[in-house]
Amino acid sequence: MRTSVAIIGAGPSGLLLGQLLYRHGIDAVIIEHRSAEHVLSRIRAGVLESGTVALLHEAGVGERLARKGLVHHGIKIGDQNTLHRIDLTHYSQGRHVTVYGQTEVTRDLMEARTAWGGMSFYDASDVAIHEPDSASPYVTFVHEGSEVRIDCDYVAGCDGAHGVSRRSIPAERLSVFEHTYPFGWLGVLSETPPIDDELIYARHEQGFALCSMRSMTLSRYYIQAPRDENPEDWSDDRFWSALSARLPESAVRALTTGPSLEKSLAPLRSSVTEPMQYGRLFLVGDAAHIVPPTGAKGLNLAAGDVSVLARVLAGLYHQGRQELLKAYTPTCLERVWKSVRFSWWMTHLLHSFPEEDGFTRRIKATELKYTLDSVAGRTALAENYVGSPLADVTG
Ligand code: FAS
Ligand code: PHB
Repeated sequence: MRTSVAIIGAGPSGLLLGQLLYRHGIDAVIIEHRSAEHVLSRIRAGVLESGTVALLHEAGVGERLARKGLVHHGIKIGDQNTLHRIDLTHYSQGRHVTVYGQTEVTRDLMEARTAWGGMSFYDASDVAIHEPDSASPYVTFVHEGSEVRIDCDYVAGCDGAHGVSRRSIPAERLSVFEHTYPFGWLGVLSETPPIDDELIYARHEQGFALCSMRSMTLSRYYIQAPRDENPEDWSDDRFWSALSARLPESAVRALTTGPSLEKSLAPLRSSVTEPMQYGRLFLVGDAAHIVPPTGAKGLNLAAGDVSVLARVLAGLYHQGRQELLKAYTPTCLERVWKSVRFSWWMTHLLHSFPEEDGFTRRIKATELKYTLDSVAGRTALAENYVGSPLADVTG
């Protein structure tokens, strides 16, 4: 079998790339090692930057997003028993974010691919990338008991943090920049009305808490917890009690608790792999970089990479612009590092670190107060939170 682009992974990166390539008339096959049901069962991101929303419309999958997405013009920061609203639209010269779950994005993309008959292999095992640095790379895998080989022009490694793509690049050709945090996020999904009409990020000496949502009847909450915490050790009552203790009293009064539909722990870390390509293999999304979810950047960074790669490949196939191939890494990394820094900054600012001393605690409290009390501080937070426009690599 032969295709122009073999896409490894059917998460948001792989599906969105497949959809954009289709819109550009470029053939691609998606190879995913889990089932479609499993991919849809993962509860992950919730906030889309306006650039990501525009890209989803460009991909032709924005209809349900336009109907059900919640446009947010602000976020709230809880500190010292007080809620501080950050007017994102005012401090970012008119921009906003949209709350729409990653699960819904994935579902919209899957349904679109099925509707036009895009070829996808789910439940593929032993996926391997061969000769990525040659002029004729290929991918092999086992599907329904048979060995499959797909010859291609390019491979898009959209297989996340633990995929095969990055491992297919000789280690000596890569630089990996890592930073781990001594905690994770314990998340709960509940069929309850959100605590507020905007997201609340709360800093507290007992730990960070985040109040988010998926709709006006489905809420998503997180609390900072030890990295090795077992979600099964957390009853719903224990979770709601810990969350309430970390929020300002004015917010707690509006909290509606209920049974958890899902409870999971996500360890926090930052990681960037450079370069994001090797020969004809491109690393996309979480396969290339990981950010702590504090800045709501993971999914949006993935969308940014996909936007660049789709334009590079469209320029190559339709205008013969070979020079665009080497522009992928630098174009993506400029936006990646901005988001990695912001996610690191938000995480340090709002979480309590076990080893931090009194001096550090005072410095962080002062930095948060400066951020909340100054136009410059609010502007910096708002501009980074709403995100930078997607790059136009074709120039
Ligand atoms: P993904 O990991 O989503 O998708 C990769 C796909 O590749 C998966 O379907 C996987 O099954 C498949 N795959 C892996 N190995 C393979 C192989 N060898 N062969 C074939 N397929 C393979 N971001 C936020 O902004 N906010 C959040 O709250 C948030 N929470 C998160 C919680 C968790 C537990 C995790 C892991 C991530 C979270 N993220 C969050 C980040 C997340 O949203 C990612 O940024 C987003 O899923 C990136 O999408 P992809 O790059 O497609 O990677
Ligand atoms: C979410 O709704 O899952 C969410 C929202 C904002 C974040 C992280 C996660 O920063």
